[in-house]
Amino acid sequence: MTQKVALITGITGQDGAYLSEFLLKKGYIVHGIKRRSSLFNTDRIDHLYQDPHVENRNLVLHYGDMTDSMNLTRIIQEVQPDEIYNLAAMSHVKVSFDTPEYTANADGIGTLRLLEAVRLLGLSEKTRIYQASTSELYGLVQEVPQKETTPFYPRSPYAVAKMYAYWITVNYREAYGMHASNGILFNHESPIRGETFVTRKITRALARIVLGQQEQLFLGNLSAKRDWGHAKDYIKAMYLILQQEQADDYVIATGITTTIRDFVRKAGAEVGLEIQFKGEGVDEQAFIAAIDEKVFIDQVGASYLDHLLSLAQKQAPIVKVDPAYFRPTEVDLLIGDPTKSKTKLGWEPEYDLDGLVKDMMQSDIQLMQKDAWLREGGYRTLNYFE
Ligand code: NDP
Ligand code: GDR
Repeated sequence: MTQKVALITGITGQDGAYLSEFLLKKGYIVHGIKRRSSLFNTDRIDHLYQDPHVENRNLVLHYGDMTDSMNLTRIIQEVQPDEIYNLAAMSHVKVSFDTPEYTANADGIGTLRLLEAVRLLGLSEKTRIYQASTSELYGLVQEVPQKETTPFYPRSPYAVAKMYAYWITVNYREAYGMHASNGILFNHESPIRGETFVTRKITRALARIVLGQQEQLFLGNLSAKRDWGHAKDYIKAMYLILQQEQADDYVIATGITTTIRDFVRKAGAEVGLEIQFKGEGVDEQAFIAAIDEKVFIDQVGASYLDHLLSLAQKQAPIVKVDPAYFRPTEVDLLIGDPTKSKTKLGWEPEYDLDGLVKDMMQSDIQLMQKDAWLREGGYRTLNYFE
């Protein structure tokens, strides 16, 4: 039997790493697109890496970028993939407010580039496409729980870019009969989650606090609610979506929502820490309105902002609120309804929230312990400039 060929954009990210491992185990030849960077950026897939001189490799990396049509077209022509998983994106919601144009280009138009390349290369019938859509599309709450038919109301440049990507995927499916599907995935985390997303920021910091390497943790809006699952479960849904006869769109979620505050408590309990919160007197909504509307700042005067800031920065033992992490427009509540994916795809997650928190906390404790031993052994003092 001939091996199936998959192309993964964003292979160096959290989901790309788990998905490539999963597909390799299924006997696929996996091609991935990675960006050129001045330092190695393949940490998450180094255990899968095969030297280019090895014959019949089943993992092949290509340099590329979602903002470069010619590059994407060439790679797709070379690889002739049976399946494309489009996971590449500037995926940080807060950062998208700082880089809105780039985010639109990479996350929105990038998806168009990929679809159009497949079409122009005459691969519309051969190649199935998975688009990494997101629960951020639901943004401002219109309905709970959120399902495939819930109207979208994006609340960040990231979500708006992803909304374009969602609809262009649907459009290419309808216009050209392509097997192109959206997975509307709710937040999913893991020990290899990027360190600036809230769950990993929390588990890393608590691990360091337990080991005496850090005293406190600064967070933003503690009241936001997220439906968190484990990335290992969610990449299986991506695969299942592309194995269906008909292309379609699916919500992937657990159906349970939790505040950031409770995630901190759970993670703390895992390592015997009773968390104390300080700075919660800050009126999050007022602060968000203030940074959103300059008019508001003029009306209430800078002193009110100073007052909010001073509330936030009072001395506290462990967790402090820092309004710097508030977003100009926030997504307050996400809770997904996974009925369609469970019944049609037969998708069943193995991890619940407690299992996820345990996995992440244990992994970060190990990582920070290793770091401490290296420091004690003098292995972290290397200074390139000495
Ligand atoms: P990560 O941020 O961990 O990974 C993103 C990947 O995209 C990285 O490999 C990154 O490369 C790559 N990338 C970023 N910009 C470009 C670009 N311009 N050209 C090529 N590659 C690029 O994200 P996740 O793995 O968590 O998420 C995967 C996808 O799923 C993303 O599209 C995300 O928006 C979406 N999503 C994620 C959810 C989640 O909870 N994790 C939920 C719903 C959707 P590099 O390593 O060099 O930075
Ligand atoms: P999100 O994830 O924006 O949902 O996007 P993130 O973990 O960044 O934020 C979740 C919630 O936590 C609040 N928060 C903080 N967030 C961060 N990053 N840092 C903090 O210090 C902090 N304090 C509180 C946020 O305000 C927010 O409400 C993720 C990404 O993976 C997207 O790519 C993906 O599409 C969605 O999940 C589904």
